[in-house]
Amino acid sequence: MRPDSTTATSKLLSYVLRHRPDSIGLQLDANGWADVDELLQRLAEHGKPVARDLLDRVVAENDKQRFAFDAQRTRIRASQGHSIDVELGLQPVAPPDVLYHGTASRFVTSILATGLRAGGRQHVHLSGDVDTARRVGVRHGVPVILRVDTARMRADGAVFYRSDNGVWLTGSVAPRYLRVL
Ligand code: HQG
Repeated sequence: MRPDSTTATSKLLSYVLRHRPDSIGLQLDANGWADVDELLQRLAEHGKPVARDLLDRVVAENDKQRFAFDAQRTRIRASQGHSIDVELGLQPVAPPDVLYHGTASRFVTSILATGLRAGGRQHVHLSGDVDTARRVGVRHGVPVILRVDTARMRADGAVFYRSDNGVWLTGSVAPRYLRVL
């Protein structure tokens, strides 16, 4: 087995479970869950076979815990990052007073003018620490870290969620809550 097979499988699962279940003829339920046996069968039918033990390893060892099984381990879903409309059932939680958003330098002017937008995703993603934010930002280019005044956003009525894998989520962030670190 190639050493990067877990990474390739993680990317494949991200695509299918967050964005395009229809690409392999799979249907997610309203909460984003797929039946594990059906997922594996559909992947195989579409020329992308994944063995159950590899799937188990990807879920267990994924660096960001991107995927979760349900308690019976018969269903699987992505913990965050969806562009399709799923109800993750997350409860609003009070965030720390400050969170961070890592982005690329070329986006900063636009972000400071219009705020952080969810774009194709369901939420804006925020990080609890600068290192994590930097890792998110570097995916897009030269990283820039924005400090988000979540205390003031909360005071103004904003709602925050924390995904099962620890990513902070909110609808949008207006420019007045942002400062380049
Ligand atoms: C930027 C990864 C211009 C935003 C990460 C970001 C995360 C704007 C890009 C998760 C803007 C969207 C999400 C505005 C936002 N003008 N640019 N008004 N508002 N942007 O990938 O937060 O590895 O959709 O700053 O760890 O980078 O997939 O969002 O640069 O948790 O599990 O538009 O993806 O997780 O990019 O990353 P993305 P993101 P996974």
